[in-house]
Amino acid sequence: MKRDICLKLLSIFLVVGLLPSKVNAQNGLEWKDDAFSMFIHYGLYSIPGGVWDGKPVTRGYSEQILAFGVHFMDWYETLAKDFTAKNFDAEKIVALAKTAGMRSIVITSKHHDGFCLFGSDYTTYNTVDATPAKRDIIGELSKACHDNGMRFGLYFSLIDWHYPPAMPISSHNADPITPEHHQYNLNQVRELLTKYGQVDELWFDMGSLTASQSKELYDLVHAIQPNCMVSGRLGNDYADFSVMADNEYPNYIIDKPWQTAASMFDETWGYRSWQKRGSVEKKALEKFSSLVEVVSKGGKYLLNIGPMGDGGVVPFEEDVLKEIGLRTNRYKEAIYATEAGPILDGFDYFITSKDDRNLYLFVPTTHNSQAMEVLLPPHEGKLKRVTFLKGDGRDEKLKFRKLTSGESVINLPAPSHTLEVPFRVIKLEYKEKPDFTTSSSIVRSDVTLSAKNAQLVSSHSSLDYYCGFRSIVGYKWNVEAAPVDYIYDIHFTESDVGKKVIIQTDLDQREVILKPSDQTTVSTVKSNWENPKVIPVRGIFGGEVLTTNEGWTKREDMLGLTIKFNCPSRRGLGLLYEIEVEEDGWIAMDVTYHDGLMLFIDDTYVWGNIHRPQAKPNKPTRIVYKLQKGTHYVAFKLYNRFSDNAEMKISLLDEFTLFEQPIALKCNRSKNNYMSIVVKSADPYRARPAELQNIQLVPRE
Ligand code: H79
Repeated sequence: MKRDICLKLLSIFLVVGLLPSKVNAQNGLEWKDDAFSMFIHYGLYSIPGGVWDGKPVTRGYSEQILAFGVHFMDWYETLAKDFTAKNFDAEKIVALAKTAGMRSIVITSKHHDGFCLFGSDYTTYNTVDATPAKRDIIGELSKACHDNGMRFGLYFSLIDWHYPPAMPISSHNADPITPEHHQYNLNQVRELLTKYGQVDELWFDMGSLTASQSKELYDLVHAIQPNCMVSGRLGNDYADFSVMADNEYPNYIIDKPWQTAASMFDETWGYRSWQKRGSVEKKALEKFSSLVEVVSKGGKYLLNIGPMGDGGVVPFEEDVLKEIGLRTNRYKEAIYATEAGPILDGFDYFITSKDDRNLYLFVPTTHNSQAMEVLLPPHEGKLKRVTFLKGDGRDEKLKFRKLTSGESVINLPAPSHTLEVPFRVIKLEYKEKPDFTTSSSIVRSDVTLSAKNAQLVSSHSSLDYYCGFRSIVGYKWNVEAAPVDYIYDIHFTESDVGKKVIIQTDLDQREVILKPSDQTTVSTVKSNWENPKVIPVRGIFGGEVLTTNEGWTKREDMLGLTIKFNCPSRRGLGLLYEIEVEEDGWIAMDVTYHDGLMLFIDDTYVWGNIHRPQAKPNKPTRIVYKLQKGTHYVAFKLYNRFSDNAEMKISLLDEFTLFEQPIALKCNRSKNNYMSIVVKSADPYRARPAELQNIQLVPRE
């Protein structure tokens, strides 16, 4: 008995130990609830404002003018003599952020140029020691934030063009960090986290750190300030929140806190005097729409301003933020502390949800939109009340009805106020949690659950900026409610043995270690693989699903199942194999690759991963997949990040071993006609691909 309790306690500790600490999970929620933050790019580069030698520098971002226009550090350094920050007013900036509806501010404490906006013991190249301003900008802003209930965050570039032991400048900004430079980064991060009170967010950027460098910085931050949220740009998936590529908007939900960082104009973050800015209204509507889009996917939006050399906010940017603020204020109920709403295929609304029972529909509106009937596809849940949100207690009740075909129709008047552009916002109050699951997504309880009939649980993984991609961290199925509890066998392959996974249902969540109790050998079916067609892949790993209707061509030097492709870093190749499967059954392959590979079968994203070069070659990845007799399309995205070629090798297997382990899941019959079952990674950071592509839940007869 005693031993039993000990075991139970032990297992509780094991479970708790593996999940993110309570502090961090709670933090992540609070962090996300704020929805909207201000980013500030301010530094020496703000003085030339994108102009060098009397000419606009059109290459690169203006905050990187040293690399793209000035080229010589000694010239660039002289800018410090002109840094007076005479119009930098921290209180005013905090007030502006508040007006915009922003609930935190993240400022560049140091950008790639190495110039610090804080007094540092480790360099005199900073605003206190090297400029006539003699001011600690970070100190001033942190104080203004703390005094006014604004959360405060720091951007910190992990590269440094001013620090001699750092590697030479590459224009991609993602070189490795030397040991001396890493130590310098550790020193400055410690300094920043001890001198300025509470720091809510540390926004690391760029470089390409080793996993242990990322870990060391991650641990240092949490050792000093356990509640500080660390950005995924630290690399190697040490991240309290994931960050998309600059100005990137995912169209899927991410199973961890995440953020899009956006600039007013995609071309620059730092001040650019010659920027063609256009109309304030147009920009405000664009950025407000982006905020809503991000929040509707459960993310947080970080919108940048680039003050001028004297520290004054660009009037255009100030006006844009004020214009946005009118809307964030009017619709705050629908924006802050909300969750991602359902993504409805074929509908152009953005939806957020709150307290499970309320949905907020952002219906696109232009100045000459008319009254309209807003349609919702058939769904479960009794709609009690529909309100046209107008703020200030002027909300208006709207008529709605349900059609016999199941759709709900809401009568929405024409916009009567400029703030009803770009969206009219409707609040839907339900009696219970509404459910838009379509019957076509519900699988029968006697059907095998696999990657093929699953919905993806997605995350965003990033070893460094150029390795950011949509990672698969789990699979979800909606399974028809069964008259008795479900008894499944989990099937998996040898690389899964010993993995810890979380199995989550409507009723509970448990952690399971994959440990076979039985095994069988499975023979595969014959498949004929044509030579591949190819398409170039450039830039950042990831991006969109490779589909069969891309512009594929044949290449004489890309034949068979072993592909070696000379290409510079950050390039790659899409490969499309048309295969003929002779009868219904399994195909199985062992795949080796460097550095990144994603797999799409018949236009479905099945698996993807990327890794840094290792001393030992990486173990092959096994992929087993059931196909029907006939033609199928197997597409790969092969990517080189760390070398001068990309390589992959596919070995088709005649047979493979399937391992089995029984598992019983209670069925929730009270709620619905189906139950959701999720199998996902037990990694607390949950950004690395879980590589559960071979897992199946096979119902027991
Ligand atoms: O601080 C902002 C950027 O300066 C920084 N991250 C944001 C928040 C950043 N540094 N490097 N990168 C982002 C990625 C590099 C992007 C590049 Fe390019 C695109 C390098 C080459 C193409 C744009 C165009 C920048 C240089 C040329």
